[in-house]
Amino acid sequence: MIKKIVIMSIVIVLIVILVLSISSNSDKKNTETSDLVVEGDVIMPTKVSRPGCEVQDICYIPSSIVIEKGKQVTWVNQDSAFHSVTSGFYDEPTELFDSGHLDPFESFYFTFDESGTYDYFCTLHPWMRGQVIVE
Ligand SMILES: [Cu+2]
Repeated sequence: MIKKIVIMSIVIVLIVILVLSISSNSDKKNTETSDLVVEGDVIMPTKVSRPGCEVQDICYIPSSIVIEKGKQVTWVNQDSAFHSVTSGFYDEPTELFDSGHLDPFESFYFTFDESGTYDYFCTLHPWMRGQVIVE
């Protein structure tokens, strides 16, 4: 009888340890995942690799961002397709900045030292256009 109770209590202790280790593992996994998410000032949302986002002007969100002189803007590609952040217009690019092809969840940043209005676009999807206004 005593032997049974000892075995039962050992089994219960083992189950408790198992449950605790599983829950602490999943906690760890969650924080690791959220650490990977890069905060961006401007995001490239999903499904903008097909025309249509330009109708509501949501190819880059926000499509127009106002910043102070000397500040940095970070773009994050949240789509599953490649995109770029390239200064100028599709038929008239400028040499100021070019992210190159951004992989999904890759980011790009640029610091604007001079005030003005900076148009940019995606070299892969001509309908994707955005603007940085530096005050
Ligand atoms: Cu694109």
